[in-house]
Amino acid sequence: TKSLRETLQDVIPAKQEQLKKLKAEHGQTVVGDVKVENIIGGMRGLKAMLWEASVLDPLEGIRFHGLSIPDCQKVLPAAPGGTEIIPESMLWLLLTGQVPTPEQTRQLSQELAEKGELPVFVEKLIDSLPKTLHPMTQLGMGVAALNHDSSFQAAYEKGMKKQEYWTHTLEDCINLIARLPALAARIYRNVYKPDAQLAPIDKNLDLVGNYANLLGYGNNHSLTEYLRLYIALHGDHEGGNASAHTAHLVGSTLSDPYLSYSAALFALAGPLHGLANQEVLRWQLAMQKEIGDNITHENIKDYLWKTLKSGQVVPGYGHGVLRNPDPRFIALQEFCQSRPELRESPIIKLVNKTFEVAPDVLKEHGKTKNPYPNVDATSGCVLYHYGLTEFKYYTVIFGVSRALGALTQLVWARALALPLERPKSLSMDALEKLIKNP
Ligand code: CMX
Repeated sequence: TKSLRETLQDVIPAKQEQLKKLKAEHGQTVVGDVKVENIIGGMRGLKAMLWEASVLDPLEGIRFHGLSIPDCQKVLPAAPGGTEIIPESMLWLLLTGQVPTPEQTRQLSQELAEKGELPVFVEKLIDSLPKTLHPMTQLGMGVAALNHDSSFQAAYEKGMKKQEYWTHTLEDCINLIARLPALAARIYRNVYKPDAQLAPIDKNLDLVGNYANLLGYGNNHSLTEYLRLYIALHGDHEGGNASAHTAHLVGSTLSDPYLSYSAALFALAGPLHGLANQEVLRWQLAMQKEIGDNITHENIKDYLWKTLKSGQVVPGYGHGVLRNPDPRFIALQEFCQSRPELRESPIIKLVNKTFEVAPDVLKEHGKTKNPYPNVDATSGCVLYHYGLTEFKYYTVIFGVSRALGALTQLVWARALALPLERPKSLSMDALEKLIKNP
């Protein structure tokens, strides 16, 4: 059985060769136009960055090295005693492009558990923060502080060769992923359950098994399975989204993975991105309060219009790239349908009923290019059902997850020696000049 590092060592030369060929044979080939609307429209639709692990099709949704979400659900190993994909098997796929065996997945789980303890100074740092500081701010700070032990930074100072960049980057990435559950759970404990005792890391458990334990939900098998699926599915969503792109940009300066991912977390903390799952729940609960038990299509429609007319977006709907219901939303909905307690949950029922009405309302409203739900439309509501009701914490769980894809790309960026990212910007005057005289 090959280890993760051996597997990567095997696959990297072919990728390096592929890049070399692309550069040599097609460096000057034109693959698209840059329109003024791309420049002033947040670079939407501009094909302008390399991202190895996943590609997002507007209609089909995400594919990880060519595998769709249903494909992944068929082939990626679950935890012992579980049925859902676990983040370790997704991480293996993202990093190597290969489906790991259950044994390889267990090996990775074991390595992550062995590296899962936080340094004492990080524990103290997190413990010193006010409970009122948003959990995402705390997570970003904790991740940045972990760079104290960066293997990449230490080796860089000693003058390592470029060919060694990726191995030290991988070392940091694995260490960071391993420590995220302890960090994220400590934040949860400090903010919401100050009297609770944090469980020790169990060396025989997978990453999310430990995370659920640390959060105090280890005996809720359904919630643990949900978290496994949630964290695996949120792991990567190609490179252009704000958090992934931030990690890539910062990493391109050869900042280490801790600093790069810390920056990414602060992008994830925005309400148009990761914070949406917190916003969805707040919004659905407000809807529930207003319409009470009388959950009819008509009442939901009225509430949707009220939201839109007050100038707010409908959280959990729309997407920068997708033009269909998000397959991650569908996968989480299927999880809900597979569990009787979720089928009967009032909040999940409300999410489902909202889904039956919202696309038509958004189409009639006529602004959004995608009137369908994204993954955030349902993700937080399941956590809420299982008693994890502190919704300011939800984006932290997303933050534990997105590390899989963002850090994978850092390994590939170093293995492929991708350069510093430096797009050209223009002022409006300069743009007008260019339009007149292209
Ligand atoms: N409700 C109301 N209006 C919406 C809307 C929604 N859910 N989604 C988009 N629109 C509006 C936009 O605000 C924009 O209006 P203006 O022209 O007045 O600025 C217009 O429709 C066109 O937007 P778009 O091109 O369809 O969407 P964008 O690529 O600009 O934005 C997104 C994408 C996700 C930020 C947007 O759909 C949104 O705000 N959705 C709600 C928040 C949300 O669910 N975010 C989570 C996204 C997933 C993630 O990243 O985690």
